[in-house]
Order: sequence, then structure tokens, then C-alpha cells
Amino acid sequence: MALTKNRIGSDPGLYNFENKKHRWTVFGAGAFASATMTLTMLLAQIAGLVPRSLANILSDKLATLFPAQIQEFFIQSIGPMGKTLLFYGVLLGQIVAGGLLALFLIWFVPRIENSQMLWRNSFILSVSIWVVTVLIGLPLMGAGFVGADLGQDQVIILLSSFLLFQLYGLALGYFFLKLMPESSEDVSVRRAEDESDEEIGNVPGRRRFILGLTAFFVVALAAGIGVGAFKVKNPGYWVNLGAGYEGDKLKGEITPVDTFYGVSKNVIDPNVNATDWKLEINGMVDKPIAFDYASISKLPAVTRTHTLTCISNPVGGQLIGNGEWKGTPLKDILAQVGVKSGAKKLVFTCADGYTDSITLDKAQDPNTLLVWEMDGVPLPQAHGFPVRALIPDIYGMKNAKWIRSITLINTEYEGYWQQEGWDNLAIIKTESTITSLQADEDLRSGEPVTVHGFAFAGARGIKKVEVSSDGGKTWQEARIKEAINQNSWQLWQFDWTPVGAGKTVTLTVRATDGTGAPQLKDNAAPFPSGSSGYHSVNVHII
Ligand SMILES: Nc1nc2c(c(=O)[nH]1)N[C@H]1C(S)=C(S)[C@@H](COP(=O)(O)O)O[C@H]1N2
Ligand SMILES: [Mo]
Repeated sequence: MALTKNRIGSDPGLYNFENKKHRWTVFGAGAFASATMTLTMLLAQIAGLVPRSLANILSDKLATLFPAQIQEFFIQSIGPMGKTLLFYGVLLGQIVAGGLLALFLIWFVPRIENSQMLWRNSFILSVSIWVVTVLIGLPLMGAGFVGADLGQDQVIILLSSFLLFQLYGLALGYFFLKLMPESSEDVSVRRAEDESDEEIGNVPGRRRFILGLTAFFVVALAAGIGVGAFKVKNPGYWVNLGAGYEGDKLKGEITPVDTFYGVSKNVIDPNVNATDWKLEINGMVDKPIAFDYASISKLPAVTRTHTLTCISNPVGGQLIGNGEWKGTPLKDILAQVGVKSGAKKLVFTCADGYTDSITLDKAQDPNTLLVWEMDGVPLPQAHGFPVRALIPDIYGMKNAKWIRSITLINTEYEGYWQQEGWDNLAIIKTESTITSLQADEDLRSGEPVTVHGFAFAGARGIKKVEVSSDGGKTWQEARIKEAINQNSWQLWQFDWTPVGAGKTVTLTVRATDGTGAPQLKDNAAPFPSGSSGYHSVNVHII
């Protein structure tokens, strides 16, 4: 006889756990309590009440424990899924941990005399796990002592995690009372005397309650994750392929916003509220300044096309897009704050905890912008609302989104991806891609086709694009369309008449950048400095 109201000596305790039989019930109460907390956490995040949660911080940290090559393998193979799966794993782990903590509690306090004692112990447990999380968990997750490295998020994360753990404690007490075979004193006394545990455990209402609750949490958590994925237009995916491709066809010179590729380290991107947001420019400056949304969007603005591409983009890949952005040159803001002599780098710190740096030289480039509009609309959440950076000639990685501060420093700096071994200069390599032909497409012998594509060499521009239809023995020049802007890709066309029905032909493209340097021929994987090699497509002549 165990969990039921039971007479032990003369003291009728509410629960006594000396019988180990009901461990599953105890575990279940803890898991349900944790599921309640997890669901609330997810909803608070989707609603934008909290920018990130401990689950995000933990899954980010876990991801970094994989060697960079393995991370790269996951990005290339299951790109959109890798980080999402990891995050789900953390949520599941959080629910299991809630169950284990309930077992820990009854191991520690094997007899609970009355409901006051139950609530008191749940409270002590929830405060203790918060204290342990803050003092030990956060530093282990790389968030610093008491979350010191969480920047502006420190207070909200400490507070929200405290409240969430309290919710766990309350829910634990509730589910204990609900799931124990009986909580009403009279009934349980009688049952303890008259019936076996099995019969009590089989009370039909209890089984229905457990099944119903399990179904509720499965559905609600799945819905929460689903809504989160939709609401943050970049579906929270690690990588959202886009590049203005439809199938393999490039849609146009300017990539529509809804097909613009997206890359973020987050499963759920930060939902920044423009009214509380501010951007601080600080560090080695004469007059630190903070902009709010209204004041930054009133600064003198320029509109520029600028191609963004990810350092993870494989040869011929879709992590590239050309946007029309509106914002202000960073150098004008630097002139306003006054850069102290000796400053070497600028560090961007973002609402999702992401950081990266650029050199002061790059920051002074007239084409380095802080932007708040993309293709005529306010910067979409997925692309960094309210403000992101655009850095000419440098891979997307350093084009920080959701920026909250820009700090001038006189040392080297390694940002989020550099700590994983990615290149800290990240200069865009010259690339050229065939976009109008599908792999293994059939083309009629003797019928002329126009092959299309783009070429991009960062700020260096494109001097020449050539196409080969004989495996690189001979090359013919393609026509290049003039760039809209120095930092935008260039479209090219090549007229070609396939001949010889039955043959398979490989079309290959290569470009020469504005300085006369040829595109690198040797294949390189994206890690650590960006991919290289020629893009080619096989077609069948019929
Ligand atoms: N704050 C923040 N900025 C970020 C990232 C991020 O995860 N967090 N990802 C970077 C990477 S790797 C790339 S390629 C670009 C992608 O920008 P896009 O999603 O607007 O295309 O954003 C960069 N800026
Ligand atoms: Mo990227």
C-alpha cells in the first residue's frame, strides 16, 4: 500500500511513497507539469513576450558541441531540419527532466503529510531548479554567470525562467493531487483499507484523464511549434532555400521578398517589438548614442540593390538573393558618434544573441548600410526587423539581423560562426550559376536556346562570363547585363544550339571578376571560407 492515504503508525499521511509501484504516476505528474511549462514558454515566445528561452539557449549550445564539419554536413544534407530537430529534442528532454525531478522530489521527501506540504515542496523544488539553472546551467550554456552574457535579454530571461519554473511547481502540485489514485481523504482511507493498489490504479476516470491530457499536450505542442513556424515567416528553419528560384528558374533581377532565402541560427526568430527596440552605438566612441525606431528611420536614406549570399551556399546553390534595400550609410552614424583613435573593429550584437564583427575599414565603406526596408516594405521579421546590416563584398554571415548594439573595439573579435571555425574575413568568392536549365533536361538537336544565369563577385563586379559545352576545352563569352549597382549580381545570357541527338552535354560556366581575377576552378566545400568550383549542368540532346 503506497500512494493512497495510508496509515503509517498513527500518522495518516496524504501520500507515502515507500511502495515504488507508483513511480510512473509520479513521473507522469512531473512530465505533465513540465509539458504545461514548455507549452507556455512556446506560446510566450510566439507572442513575442520573450525573445528567447532557455530551450533556445540550450539547443544553440548543443549545436556548437558538434564539430564544424558535422554541422556543415547537417546544413548541407537536412539543412532546414537539423536545428529544428535539435530544438524539439530539447523540448522533449525538458519534459522528461520534469518527470525525473518529480521522482527526485519524492526520493528526497518520501512522505507528504498534507496538501500544504505538497505545495511547499513543489515551491522549494521549483525555486531550487531555478537557482541551479542560473548559477550552474547558464554558465555551462555559455550565457555567463547569472546570464551576464545575455546582454539586454538577461533580465527577461531570468524573470521569465523564474516564472516558468514556478508554473512547473504549481502544475506539479496540481497533477500530483489529480493523478494520485485518490486525493479525497474519506475515500482513500476506505480504499486503503479495502482495496488493492491495482484496483485503485484502474479507476476509469483517472485513465481517461491521463489519456486526454497526453493527447492535449501532444496536439497543443505540435500546434505551438507549427504556429511558431508559420508566424515567423522564415519558418524558423535554419535555412530557407529561396534565391528567387522557381524550380531552377531565376525569377528576375530583384528577388521577391517572399522567395528571398533566409538563414538564421534560430528555430524561432526573435520577434522584435519596434516600440521598445533601441540601437546603441557604443564602445570606443566620443558620444555614444541610442536610436529608437522612429529616429533611425528618419535618418537620410539611400536605396540600393545589394546581393546577399550565405557562406554555406554550395556551388550552384540557392542561398543567394538580390534585394533592394533602404537605409542609411553606417559611416554617417560613425561620423556622428566620433570614432576614437585605435578602434579597429565593430561588433554587432543582435536580439537573438548572435554576434559578428567587421573591420572599421569595412564600416567606413559608403556601401555599408544599416537598413530598415527591403523591396519597399519594412524589413520582414525573417530578414532582421527592425534593422540589419549590409556589408559589401562579405558573405551574409556578417550581415547581422535584429541588431541591438554596435560596439567599437580595439581588439580582434570572433563572432558566433567564427567560434565554430568559419572565416573571419569571409570575402565573397567569385561565382557564376546557370539558372535556366534543369539537370538532365532534354533539349532538341538543332533548336537554339538561350541559357540564362547570374554571376556575382561581391563589390568587385563582373568583367566576363564564359560558357563551355565541351567539358571546359573551349569557352565562349556570354552577354552580361550591366549591374544595377556595384554590389548586385549580374545576369548573363548565352545563345546556344545543341547538336547531336543522343548525346549528353555538360554546360559549364565561369566568370572573371572586375579586377581581372578568374573564378576559382578548384572545388572547395563551403566550410570554412565559402565554396568554389565551376557550376555545370548536364543536358540530353534528343
Ligand atoms: N542576428 C542574426 N543575424 C544573422 C544571422 C543570424 O542567425 N542571426 N544569420 C546570418 C547568416 S549566416 C546569413 S547568410 C544572413 C542571411 O540573411 P537573410 O536571412 O536575410 O537572407 O543573415 C546573417 N545574419
Ligand atoms: Mo550564412
